[in-house]
Amino acid sequence: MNGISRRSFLAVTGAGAAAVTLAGCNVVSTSSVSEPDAYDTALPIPPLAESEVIDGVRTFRITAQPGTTEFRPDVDTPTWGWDGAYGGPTMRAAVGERVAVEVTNGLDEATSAHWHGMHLPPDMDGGPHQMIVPGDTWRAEWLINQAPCTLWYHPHPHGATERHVYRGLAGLFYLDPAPGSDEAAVYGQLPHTYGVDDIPVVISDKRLSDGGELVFDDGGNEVGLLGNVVTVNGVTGAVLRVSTERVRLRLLNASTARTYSLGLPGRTFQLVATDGGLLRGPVELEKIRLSPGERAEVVVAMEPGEQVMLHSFEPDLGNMIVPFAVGANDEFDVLRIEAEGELSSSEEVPGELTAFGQDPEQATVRREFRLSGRQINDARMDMARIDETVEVGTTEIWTVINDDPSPHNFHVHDVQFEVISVGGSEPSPELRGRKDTVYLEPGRAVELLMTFEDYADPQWPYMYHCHLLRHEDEGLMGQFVVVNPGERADPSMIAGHAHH
Ligand SMILES: [Cu+2]
Repeated sequence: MNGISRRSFLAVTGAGAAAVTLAGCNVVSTSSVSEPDAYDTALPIPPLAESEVIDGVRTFRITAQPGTTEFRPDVDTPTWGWDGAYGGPTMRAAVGERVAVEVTNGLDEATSAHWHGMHLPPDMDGGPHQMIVPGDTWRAEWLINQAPCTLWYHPHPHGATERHVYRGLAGLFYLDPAPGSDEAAVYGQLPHTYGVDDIPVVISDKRLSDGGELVFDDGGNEVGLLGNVVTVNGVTGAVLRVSTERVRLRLLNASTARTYSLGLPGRTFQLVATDGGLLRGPVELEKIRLSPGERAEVVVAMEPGEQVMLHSFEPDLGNMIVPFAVGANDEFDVLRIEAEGELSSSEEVPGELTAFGQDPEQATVRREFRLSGRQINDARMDMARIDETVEVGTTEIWTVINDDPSPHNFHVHDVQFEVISVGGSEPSPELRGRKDTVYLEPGRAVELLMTFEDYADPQWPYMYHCHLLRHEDEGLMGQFVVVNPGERADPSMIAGHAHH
């Protein structure tokens, strides 16, 4: 096994020196996050995206564009957003609907729009092979054919994803239950009024210069860029005022590198859904770890007039050589939640939420993926190479191993998987739902169970990669195609594409 690379070692010690210096002038903690003086900026709620149904297709139009954002009051920071200066409107569509999104690039460089967690044909995925040049519009169309859940969309340009997401291109995509379905009944019992008791919470850290510019150079930290401020829906120091007894927070870690451990000090919450949909039943937790790209839906109970803080505890990232250099010693408040003096009543969270489950006995193919440095199975991402070929209709178990002494995670396009083991043991309750992104502790293996149901296409690949975006940009990514039985991968299209 390879040990820590010289490059990583230098990066870690460099960041370590900075943290030690910081600790010298702050005896309270070694946290590298500076908190705002007050949490009194009303939490902005991203608008719902407008759409029109054209020939039976719910059609959205969004434009990537530059602008400026006040992460701190009265300080303009240049940012990018969809249909605005930062972030993007929340798209909503129901299971069973056909949707289209027409994405226009109003930036001065090529970008893409990837629908993270969506099950859809590979040429609609918005990955690095579906680039949109400045001024162009790209249209993706597909059928919503998966469980209701909280997804998100962000650019996926190979080598530049970190920069594009960090500048602000990240929006939510809610999949609502089909009318009349069992899940629709459950959604009816959970808080479900957008912006009132069903709250989007997009968390992203930034490194801001004194003048308010986004800093892109972090001094070479091994995990990528760790910010010195934490934003929620594009602001620091946010307060959410609630008027109901229960509130559902749809948490998205849209950060490029930072992993959070989110909770409400002194109380528990109910986890009801993870990346790919509802859990079988609610899980009572004190905190939940979210690595970049992961989502969690939690229900918080409030008493009239009380205030609580959504807090990020020191995240348990596993065995680290230099924990403070990768954010493992960072602890800070994220969002203040303030209940009004009178609260309207909310239903209790149902004890049973949904049923699902793939059978590991049905798995006929096993694959192994070893992440080390910027390589998966000793290979760096090559846009013109298809790494894995999957036959449509198969259930597979992927064993994913972090061979490094520092954090990675793993995201698979096209599917929602189930985590069947972590380090050889049963996964903890919060990992027993449907997932598309999973944290990888150093030195540990996770086993992921997934089924490739449809969308055979030998030419256009899906991606799998580390969602620490600098790692992805630097090559910690691979490509797979789903083919019909007996068919072979055909890299001619992407080979021509990659070289043109
Ligand atoms: Cu990584």
